[in-house]
Amino acid sequence: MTARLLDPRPRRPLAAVALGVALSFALAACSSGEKDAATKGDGHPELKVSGAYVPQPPTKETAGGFLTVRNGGDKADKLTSVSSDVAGKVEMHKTVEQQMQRVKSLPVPAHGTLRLGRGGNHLMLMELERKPTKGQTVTFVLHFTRSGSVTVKAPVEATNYTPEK
Ligand SMILES: [Cu+2]
Repeated sequence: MTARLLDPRPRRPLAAVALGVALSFALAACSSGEKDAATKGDGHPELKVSGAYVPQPPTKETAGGFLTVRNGGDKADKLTSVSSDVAGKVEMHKTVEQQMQRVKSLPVPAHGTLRLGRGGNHLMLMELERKPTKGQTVTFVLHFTRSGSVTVKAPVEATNYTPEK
């Protein structure tokens, strides 16, 4: 009799602990998407960055940065600033008639793509702390209006490297 009474008791706290653990996991999983949720409204952007690279620059004056941002979501986003571990300053440039122009932001349309590539929009790394050389990795932190910060590791490729399309 006493055994039956005692038996279920230790199980309750155990179950409660297990539930607590499950809950905290769920909360942890949620918090990473918090920035999206806070701004979502009807929909939200779902950004995916790929194909990032930095061609080894001829001098340590400036370097270019290229990557692609795909937005699988149904809300547009905007790249508003970029920082890097190797550059004191990273500008966003567009190319108009072979002239580079600084822009304040670059749009990432809903269900669209922002492509940064040679001869077009690109990141311009300035005030370089060291010259990026092939085989190294450059880290970028991309800041978006809605999606917050996205960290990207970009390999340094040969000066004339062009990704296959
Ligand atoms: Cu430029």
